[in-house]
Amino acid sequence: SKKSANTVITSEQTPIVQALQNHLVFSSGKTSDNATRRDWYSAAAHTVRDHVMERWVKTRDENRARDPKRVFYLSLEFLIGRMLSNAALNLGIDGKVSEGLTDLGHNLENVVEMETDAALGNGGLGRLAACFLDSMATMNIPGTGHGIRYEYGMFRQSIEKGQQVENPDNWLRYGNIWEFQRPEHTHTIKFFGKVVEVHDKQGATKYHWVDYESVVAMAYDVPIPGYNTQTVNNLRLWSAKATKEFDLRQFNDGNYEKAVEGRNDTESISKVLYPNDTSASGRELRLKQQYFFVSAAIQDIIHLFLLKNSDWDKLPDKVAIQLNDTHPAIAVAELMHQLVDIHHLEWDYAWKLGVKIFGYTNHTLMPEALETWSVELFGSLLPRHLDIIYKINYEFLQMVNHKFPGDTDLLTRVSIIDETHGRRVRMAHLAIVGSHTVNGVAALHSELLKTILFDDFNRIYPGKFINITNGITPRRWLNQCNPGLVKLMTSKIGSDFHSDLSKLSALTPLAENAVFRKAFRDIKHANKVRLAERIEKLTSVRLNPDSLFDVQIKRIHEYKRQLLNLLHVITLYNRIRSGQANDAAPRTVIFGGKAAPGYWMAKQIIRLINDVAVIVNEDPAVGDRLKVVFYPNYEVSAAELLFPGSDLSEQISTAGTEASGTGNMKMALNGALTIGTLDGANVEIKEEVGDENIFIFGLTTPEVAQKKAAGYNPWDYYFGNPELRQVLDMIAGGYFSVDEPGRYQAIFDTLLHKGDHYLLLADYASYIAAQDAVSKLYQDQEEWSRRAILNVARVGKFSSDRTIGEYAKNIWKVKSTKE
Ligand code: DL6
Repeated sequence: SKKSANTVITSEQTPIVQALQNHLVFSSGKTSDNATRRDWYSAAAHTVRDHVMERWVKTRDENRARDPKRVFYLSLEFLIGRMLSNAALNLGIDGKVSEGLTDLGHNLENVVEMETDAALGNGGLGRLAACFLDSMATMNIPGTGHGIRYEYGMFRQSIEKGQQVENPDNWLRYGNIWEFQRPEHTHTIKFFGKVVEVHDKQGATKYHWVDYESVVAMAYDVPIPGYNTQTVNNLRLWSAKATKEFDLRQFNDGNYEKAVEGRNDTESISKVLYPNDTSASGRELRLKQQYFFVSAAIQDIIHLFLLKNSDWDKLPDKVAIQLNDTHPAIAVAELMHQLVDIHHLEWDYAWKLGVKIFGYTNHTLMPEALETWSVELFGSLLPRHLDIIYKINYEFLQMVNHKFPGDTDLLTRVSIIDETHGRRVRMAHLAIVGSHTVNGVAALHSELLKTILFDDFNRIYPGKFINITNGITPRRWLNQCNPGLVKLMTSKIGSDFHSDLSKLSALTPLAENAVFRKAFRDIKHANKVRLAERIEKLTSVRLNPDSLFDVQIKRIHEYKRQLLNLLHVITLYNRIRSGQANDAAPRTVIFGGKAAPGYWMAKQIIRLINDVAVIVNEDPAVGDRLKVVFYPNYEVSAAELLFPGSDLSEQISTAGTEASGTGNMKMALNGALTIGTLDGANVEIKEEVGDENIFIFGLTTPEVAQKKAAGYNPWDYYFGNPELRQVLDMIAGGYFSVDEPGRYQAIFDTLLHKGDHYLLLADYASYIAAQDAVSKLYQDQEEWSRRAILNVARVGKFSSDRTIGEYAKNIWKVKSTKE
């Protein structure tokens, strides 16, 4: 009898060892005698992928049949990291794969190392998007990510002579087992040209975009398996392909470069990720990237909708689109373009649909990160969209004028077109006007959005602004990266916390149990040993795992104040040398993070950290009591080692500058105590873990504002604090840069002569006092462990499952497909 094409031998029926061996032969053409580590990685990844595929197909078929409301998460960044361990864990086959590899004489941990991180993001915003995908799949929410398949992701950082050097991230060099090219899913994306008005037979005006250039967007799909569920969602990444092959005439004339020129130009759209996280670049290519993936996504979403529906009224019942920051905000205009120009809906009707569909998440209060585009550039690249935005703005301003008659200043402030700095399109304003809900990412941040950054809009649209505090996926950031701790906790409180992180609260009484504390400490110690080994390999600096591992890992930015941390390091160094730190705990200070390539000051900070490290680490008077290291090329896979190996979590941004932070959550969940300001989600971490289990220091947000208003003078602190003065003089005087004494004069000048914008000097004394308290507590290992355990027990709130539950209920109005 003939088998139906849909009959497959399921991968569950094939023992893992067999599957690994099969893949070695059938996917790599190797046998165990000539297989490399990469071949074994490939065999393992294919084996796990087989299990993913069946569920992926099933999820897609079920969704096609049921046609539920779906979420589309539009993000210019998805910082996914490695996929093999995560997929194996989520499918519940990690143990079997590990055993299978061991049986074949290999080791999962080694094999996993062969996978290159998918670094399609800069930092917090992109990693959050990846955590959200994991949680949507885990919670059976039909959610699709749309982004760009960058050929080169976040640059790889090396440190040469103490300085950051950027190298291209050719992450696709060895292929990518986790992606599937979908040539059948392509859309044409138009740029440039002009708009002509056409009057149809009924006398209605239509707008035609003509003389445009076009690029093809081709989909690459990446499966996103949920944890402990059959659901596998989709991440659809768009790649630019030239619409025409090369120019054969030029080629035949021997002009090869000219022949492929056009092709290269168009394909450059998805070539490389912009490595700036907090500054808008204003480049044409960046706007092209944004429109490219947004247009592909919107066309795709409409296509999918029309497969099952013909009544446009239903669009908001079937589609929710989340704008991850303003990067995809052009979607508001693109949806209008598609609905009005292509599908011929009435403008007012289309607008009402759009506002019901879009939600916008703001991720930053930094003014330099708020995107604006010059009207000139915008109009040249997207002429029709500029007209659409003008019309949206006209109607919006009419409404505002009606509500607040005569307030012309208000109109100027909220207009989507900024007329005060040349004419510019304000993308945040477009996103707010075009969305039904706007959310911040931590309670404090959302409050500041309402009261400071978008206070006018909050008056215009009462109720539109809400808070949804960020979260992190416990799969990657606990189960996967800290198996020792998970095993211990599971043996004591069961496995409920694996699917509901709030159940970690059952650990609370165990904080009082000396045997448990010892076991908890042993695991932390083992994680520190593992981390120390890696650091020694990378930097040749040998660390003492019994010292306090004091860790600050995040993008390098002045507002995050790595420099303040360094001021403490130098203070400690001076105290050790002058015999005033004999009672201080031995400490290892670990920094990691990338600086935007054009951000000179951030690169100077990296260099200073490395210069300080050389002096401190080589000083025999210091010995093992203080070590400083810079972990090169901080990325997701490095973070998976660093978080579990940290004792102290540095979250020390100036109050009112960090929207949320998510590293703070990962640290606490892995048993580090936080030293931090009342900024971002630190405020809520403090509420959860209790005042006595966190080291809070520094000015609060209102105090920062007051101090600045009263005329902050950093010199007062310089002259008022001899230790601080000594540290600053050493930096400026070339103590750490003997070969070039003036190297760090600019750092001194920024702090003293240019006003110390981020108030490092104002917070210095209180930071040092908090660090002294840390040092004292660390020497009481029982009490330190007790508090660390309480941190783990009390941070269940920060699971991204909770976060996604709130988005689903309060913004998207979508349900789990399993409800
Ligand atoms: O919401 C995720 C993450 C926050 O945790 C960080 O506090 C915030 O700095 C980051 N924002 C960005 C800025 N991007 N833009 N625009 O990465 O978002």
